[in-house]
Amino acid sequence: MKLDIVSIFPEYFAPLEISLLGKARRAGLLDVAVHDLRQWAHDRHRTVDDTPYGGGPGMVMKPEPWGEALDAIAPGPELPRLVVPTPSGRPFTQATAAELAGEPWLLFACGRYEGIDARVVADASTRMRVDEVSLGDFVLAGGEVAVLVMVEAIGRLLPGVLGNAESVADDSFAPGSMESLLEGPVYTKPPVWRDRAVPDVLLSGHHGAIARWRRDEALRRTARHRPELLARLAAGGLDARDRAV
Ligand code: 6GU
Repeated sequence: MKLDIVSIFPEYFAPLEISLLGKARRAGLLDVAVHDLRQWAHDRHRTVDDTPYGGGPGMVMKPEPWGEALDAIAPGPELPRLVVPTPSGRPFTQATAAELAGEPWLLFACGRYEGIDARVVADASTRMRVDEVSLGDFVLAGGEVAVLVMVEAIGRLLPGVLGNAESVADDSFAPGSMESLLEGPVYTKPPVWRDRAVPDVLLSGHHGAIARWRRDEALRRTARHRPELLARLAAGGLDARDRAV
């Protein structure tokens, strides 16, 4: 997968060199290019923002540098899917991550200040798929950290990136039986630590009982932390034994 990221703070993306994604890049599974938006700003001060029409606080990112950036990075005929992080976007979920992980090329446009002049998305939409996405109901100072989050969520789903292919199936929100469920607690050695024992069932070797226990714990945790998710599940995803929990 090819990823282009445009930002006025390219240094934000240094973490993409380390850990899982750094390894994926070195293995050739992920081709990441980070671009400084200011290379497409041509005045003496490389200005990328201006005051908002209609008044109000803050600054808006000017359309011209963004237009040039997108034209230079994606001249066609092949075009990426453009992802624009913004608190006013549609929610980014595990399903969004899985969908984007199936694309050959993503271009992330990081806005700062009060956002990017709306004509940039309108213009890009005439030739490429554009997704304005939000990580949740809170406001970040810019799209950079949101892009790091999304790239990690997408990158770990790419074939060959995770060591153990099974590890994504049991994730919270994974499509299938974990959809709308939070993953329950996990344990490792020692069997007793500070007088707290690992639940017996996990040491029993009974795979059926362990699977049932894990699902019960996932249901309990979901009821406690995200009751609205359980309500969604109750509309079809619960079996008779789930309902007994
Ligand atoms: Cl995707 N961007 C910004 N700037 N703030 C956010 C967000 C994204 N998601 C939640 N808050």
